[in-house]
Amino acid sequence: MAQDTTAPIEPKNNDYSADDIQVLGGREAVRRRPGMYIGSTDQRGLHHLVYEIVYNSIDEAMAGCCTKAVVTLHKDNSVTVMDNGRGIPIDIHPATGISALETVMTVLHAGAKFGGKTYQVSGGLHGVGASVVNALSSWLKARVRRDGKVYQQEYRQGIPQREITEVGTANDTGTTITFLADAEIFTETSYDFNTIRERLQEMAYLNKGLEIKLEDEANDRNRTFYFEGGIIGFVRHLNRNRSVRHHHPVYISRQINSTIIEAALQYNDGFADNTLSFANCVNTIDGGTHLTGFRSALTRILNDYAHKNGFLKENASNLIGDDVREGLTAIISVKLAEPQFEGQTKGKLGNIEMKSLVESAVGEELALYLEEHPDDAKRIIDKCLTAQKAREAARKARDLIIRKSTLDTGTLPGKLADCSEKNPAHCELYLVEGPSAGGSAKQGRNRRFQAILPLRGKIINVEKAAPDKMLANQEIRTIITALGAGIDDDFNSEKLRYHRVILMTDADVDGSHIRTLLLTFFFRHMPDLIHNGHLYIAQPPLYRTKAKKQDHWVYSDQEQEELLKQLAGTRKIVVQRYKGLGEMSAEQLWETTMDPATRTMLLVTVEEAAKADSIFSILMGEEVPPRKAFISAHAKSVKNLDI
Ligand code: 0RA
Repeated sequence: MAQDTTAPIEPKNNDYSADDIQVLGGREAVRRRPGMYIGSTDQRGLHHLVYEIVYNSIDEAMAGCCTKAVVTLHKDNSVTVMDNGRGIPIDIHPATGISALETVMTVLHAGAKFGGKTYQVSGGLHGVGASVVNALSSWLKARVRRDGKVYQQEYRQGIPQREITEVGTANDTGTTITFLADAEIFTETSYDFNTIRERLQEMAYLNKGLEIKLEDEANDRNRTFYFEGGIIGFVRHLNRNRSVRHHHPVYISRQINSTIIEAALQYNDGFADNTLSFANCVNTIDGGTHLTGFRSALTRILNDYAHKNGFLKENASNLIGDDVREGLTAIISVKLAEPQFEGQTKGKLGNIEMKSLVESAVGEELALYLEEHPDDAKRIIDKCLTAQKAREAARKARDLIIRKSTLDTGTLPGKLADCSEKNPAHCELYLVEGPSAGGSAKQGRNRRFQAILPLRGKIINVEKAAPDKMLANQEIRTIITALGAGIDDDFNSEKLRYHRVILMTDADVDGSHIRTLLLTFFFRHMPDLIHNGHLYIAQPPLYRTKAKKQDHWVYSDQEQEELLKQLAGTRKIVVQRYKGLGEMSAEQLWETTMDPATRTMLLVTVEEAAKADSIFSILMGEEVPPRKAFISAHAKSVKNLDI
């Protein structure tokens, strides 16, 4: 293979005139409104550039023409994506005089048809992103290895600097694209290794047999992902910290014309549904037709099997969706020619035909699997029946709470110091750990719009407890009643009594333990509270540093280090470290942590359900060894976490 350098391109005598630039369909549009094409111009958008190019290599892999992609993050923040695909064609269209390569690199939404030929990228999924990346790069260099030669074209801000030139000989085929994101466009131009690593790992799981390598030259580290079993490995990976019900994940794969459907599933002993859905390697966080088809097949087939084999008596009530999804880890991945992504965040697959395609593929193959693996089938059905029983018990417990609670009697929990404001949009609820801190918070608050709920006993670990046990826990019941919006499927954001729910815990071991427990509870049982941006974490100060008759409130160790540097030479410095909220007076608590004018709070988001879920189950689940491993690996960032 020809040697590749990443040095910036010298300005060349431009063979391109302004007229030629007319054909640069979309360059200006992309530069004017980058967010429309890559979502944003922060680091997230920056990462998108890399993914867009990798998608092209994945298309090649799906066409059976590429086995390897290498992503290299260079020291100067340029990035190279190299693959061993067919190489972007370089032949020139006689009418336009423009090569296929240049078309791919400069024309927005250039499909697979150009240069008078139709390049059938079978199952081609994306393949539109290269021109967007090019338009948003201060320079980009495309090298193609094809027909024994290496061809190259260079661009600046998407504009070709000259014709394609032959620069060497090659003994394989493929494409190498190196680009530097344009600092005029992006607010951040350096990449986060771990974010890219996770996404590439996901892509490798979703494309079995494709090797994806990530190299970080600045820090001299690299990772290679290759999964022969594809999403089977993905499911094993998600279940790695859980005890599983059956050893081998169920795997379903079917191709209908150019549409590919794959699913893998494995039950564990937990209670959560951990199903991830993808369309063309994009995580459809809001599901869609493929997920609906998958779920309906699962419920139908497990009911059929349970009835046919005497697990469910004739007049017993059917398993419902929640019963068959408890402790389920599953991936449903579809690849289709023209995906329609819907919803505000485009996180939902809309192609209507996918529902029945997935439903019959999963239905038929799952039925077959159960017939052929009666031991696994029994373990799975047992799990569903247990879930059904627990659900019925939980329903009874819940009815009891609801009957006893404010919804019926109008009484709020006695411990709640409510606010006077009635419009939930203006109301805040502080969940405060410990009675003494609760006292300061009650005194320090603005009682017009701030309510305080002190939490006393330990919150139950909802990951370990069955749903009926969880609902029997006093602290949990108090929280549910105070919020007034119900729980699980009954949760209704519109009934929420406070639009800001703020966790305020000590900066010590117990405090972070309680915070993790509360986060787990909300994540599992009121996910909409998080999705709709209602959940926050208060940020009390770590230190008060007195110098030159001035108080400095300091919120992190790093900040403290900097302050002490600044104060070097000052004679009298008194540093007080706050371990508990109770150590602050009511006024101090207000000033540092609760006053909307001066406080900082963290908004809790569930960016990647899979990631959060895995941390939750590592931290809160049954299996001890992975928890230990996680804690030692993250000892610094979670040093306060007692688990
Ligand atoms: C158009 C047509 C063909 C391949 C590609 C584009 C292609 C694009 C990229 C971008 C990065 N790597 C890539 N690899 C291939 C089909 C070529 C043929 O039929 O020979």
